Amino acid sequence: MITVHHLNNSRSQRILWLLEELSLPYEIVSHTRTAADGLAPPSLRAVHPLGKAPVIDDDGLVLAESGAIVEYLMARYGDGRLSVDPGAPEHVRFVYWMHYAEGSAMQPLVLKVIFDQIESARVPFFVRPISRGIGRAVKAKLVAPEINRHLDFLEAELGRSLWFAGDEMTTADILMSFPIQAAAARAGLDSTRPRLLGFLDRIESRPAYLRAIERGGAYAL
Ligand SMILES: N[C@@H](CCC(=O)N[C@@H](CS)C(=O)NCC(=O)O)C(=O)O
Repeated sequence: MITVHHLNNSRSQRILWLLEELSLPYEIVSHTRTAADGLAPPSLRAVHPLGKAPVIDDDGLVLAESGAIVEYLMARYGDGRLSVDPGAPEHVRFVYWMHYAEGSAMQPLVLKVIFDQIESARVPFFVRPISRGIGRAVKAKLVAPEINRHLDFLEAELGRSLWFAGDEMTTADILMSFPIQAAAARAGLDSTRPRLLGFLDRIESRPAYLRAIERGGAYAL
């Protein structure tokens, strides 16, 4: 039996969604972000040394890292579904987006979260103008332009096909969902990029996506 160690409002939502798309049976062990800092609770570190979500346990095989989990589940249970055949022309795009989601898209979004925290950090009053200034300057000069470059790129790519790797939804789209949702929640993705908003509408209305929310609990970034 597959067990998903699920952290609320996190990347592990994608794994629940994938399992629902594949109609596989699974159990959820829920971990709740701490009130103090919003990080994962120590219970996740008992499952995997890094203490990050998602982690799965498939009959004793413990695996972390979203992309690795998706590839493992697809190789073992996918039966060719939600995938692109290695001989098909879109295969290279499929591989690219599978890696890009965590390898590139998430980086500037995580930096934004970090520098938002630096900007609003509770620090002694005489340090506050400095921490606020650093947070704002790094975001304006480095982080926001980088995020915008990624969003422009993604918006243009969705002009090539309905989904990231062609006209059928694949696991590349499942992995891409989190950075795009995070950009909509916290990094200014809005109606000026209608294809990305259309992508979110399409995934968020899928029955399997909605079942995953129902099982995993409320999901808000
Ligand atoms: N690249 C990793 C990132 C894992 C990660 O950072 N997960 C976040 C959840 S979205 C987490 O566990 N955050 C809580 C913490 O850092 O304490 C993956 O895709 O699995």
